[in-house]
Amino acid sequence: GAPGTKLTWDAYYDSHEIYAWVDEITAQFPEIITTQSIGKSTKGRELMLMRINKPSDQQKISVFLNSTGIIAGLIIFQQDESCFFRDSMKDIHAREWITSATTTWIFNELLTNEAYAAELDKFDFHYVPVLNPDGLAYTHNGDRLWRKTLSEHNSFWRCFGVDANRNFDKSFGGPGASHDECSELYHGPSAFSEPETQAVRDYILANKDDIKIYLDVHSYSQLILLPYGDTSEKPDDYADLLEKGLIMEDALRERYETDYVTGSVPELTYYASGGSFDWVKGKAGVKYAMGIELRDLGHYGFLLPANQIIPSGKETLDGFLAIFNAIRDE
Ligand code: ING
Ligand code: ZN
Repeated sequence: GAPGTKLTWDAYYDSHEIYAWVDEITAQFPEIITTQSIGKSTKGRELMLMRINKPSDQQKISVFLNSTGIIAGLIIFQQDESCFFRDSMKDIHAREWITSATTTWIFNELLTNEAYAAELDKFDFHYVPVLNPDGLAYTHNGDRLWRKTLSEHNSFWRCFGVDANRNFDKSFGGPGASHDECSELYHGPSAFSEPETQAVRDYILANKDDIKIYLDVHSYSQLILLPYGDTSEKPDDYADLLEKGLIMEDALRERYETDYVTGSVPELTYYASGGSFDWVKGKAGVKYAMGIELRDLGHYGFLLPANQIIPSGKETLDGFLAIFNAIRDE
């Protein structure tokens, strides 16, 4: 749709369309929603954060939800084929369009469906609908399977872009990240070299004492990912995270029998250093820092048909409410 048109969730949108929806719904619920810029992308696009905080007498907890685009595609390392990644990079890397589609649908539903009115009394959401708007634009008008940011770091090879989810300062440059600026997993010249990751860092550092949950949304493969990604060592309170992750897993399955699996990043996928929730938990000290990989299991992968947006939205909202309530009630 054109700017100013409501999202209808039967198609995927670019950041200007998503931001038009943000403006529209903010105007509709001015007593609940505020928006703020938390920075600008390399190409000067707004990094917008929505705060959804309904006046309420109840005790609230804060949830930070990070969505698209940063952070891009799942790479599946097959166990005994070390070349798999290099040979099929283009096929398995992409923009995770379903992430922003799902989370915008969820917030639209929470705000407009009376059935969820009571849920808004319990949570204070800090929501970034699009964390990598440059990359998202490029997936619409350049390379549908682009994963990274669009920053240029004077590469001899003229490659550009940094994997924002390898650019955080926990085990920066460690396992599962690439020193090669042409790689899809390039960690960048230094930790927090990207304005997009700086924006998250600064916002989290300013609000970490309030934020109870940090959830990083990716696709695909239907996983609930727990820290850490950079090591097989588990945090001391891993059992608490696992318990809550399993509650989300069960709730996600209830509606359509969609199977999710919960575990630590290396248990379920691969080692990954410099990831956002590793830093948020390990360095900023937010207890419930975790991630989710949305639909599907690889049949469509990143090219998930738009008619799955609303089903994904419904089941993911079930999952989110289950885990948010479980953490709030503990
Ligand atoms: N998945 C994440 C990735 O960056 C992840 C998985 C999350 C790894 C958090 C480490 C920490 O590889 C996708 N789909 O990008
Ligand atoms: Zn991702």
